[in-house]
Amino acid sequence: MDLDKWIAQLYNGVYLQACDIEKLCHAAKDIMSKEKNIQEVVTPVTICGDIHGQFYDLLELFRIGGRCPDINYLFLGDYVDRGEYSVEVITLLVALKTKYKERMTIIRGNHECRQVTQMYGFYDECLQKYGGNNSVWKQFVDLFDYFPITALIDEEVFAVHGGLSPSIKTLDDIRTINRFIEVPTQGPMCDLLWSDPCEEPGWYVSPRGAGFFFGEDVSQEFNRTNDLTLIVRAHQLVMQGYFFCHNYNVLTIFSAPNYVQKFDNLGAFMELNEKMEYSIIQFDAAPKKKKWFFQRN
Ligand SMILES: [Mn+2]
Repeated sequence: MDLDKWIAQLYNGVYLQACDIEKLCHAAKDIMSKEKNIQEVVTPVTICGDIHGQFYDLLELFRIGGRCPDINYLFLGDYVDRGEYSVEVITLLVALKTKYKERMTIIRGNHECRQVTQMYGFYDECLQKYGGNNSVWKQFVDLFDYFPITALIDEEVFAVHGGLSPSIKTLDDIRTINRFIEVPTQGPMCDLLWSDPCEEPGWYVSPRGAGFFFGEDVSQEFNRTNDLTLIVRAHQLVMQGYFFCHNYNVLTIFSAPNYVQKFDNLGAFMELNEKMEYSIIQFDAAPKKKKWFFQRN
């Protein structure tokens, strides 16, 4: 397994052969199976939200924010679906995770599962890029079952793709979940990946059909109970790329600028230092370009 060569190739936008994906996923599974439901992360770290197959915008993010391992990264899920380059995005992130396991943290989003990827593009993209064979898709969705479902930064910032759950009061409630499964359609693990903050207090059924809407009172109580200063999450398009709500108890980060080429939104990411000072960096979509490879005989 030549990880360095693969990573260099992936940064160039050239996806791996199916046999190499199998080796990569095998190695990544080994690492991620040992990680926790609440993966511990230390500062300094750069936190990113949804990518959704926008590979050239991910490269733009790395160009502005720096590359791993110079910079530690925490990605909050939704790597695949919607955009054209889910294969390139997920392969690069998994390769970086495998090479720099302490410096790269990738947690699970609601799109990292079998059901959703068959509806929103990743499955079809795998078939298209790998000659009609679904084995690469299968390798990746099997790996998704091993992704941590949340992270905790310096024991005070809680990171999750979606939000909170009425079945979770304490961080220990998360630690007892068996996460090594397909994302369920209800229950605490589902809620962590699907829920959203809302303006009204309390809990509401989510119009997404999974997870809940939760109010400021819920976020405050969760943060107080667990000695947290902030919940950082992704999962929702926000036009500035970041959005604070619930009186600064919750921050949404979204890192797919010009989302699906239909929205005029900025992308953003957050740099958090050892003193828990943070800055938010906004960025535009990468300039449009397409690379063609020619081989001379
Ligand atoms: Mn999502």
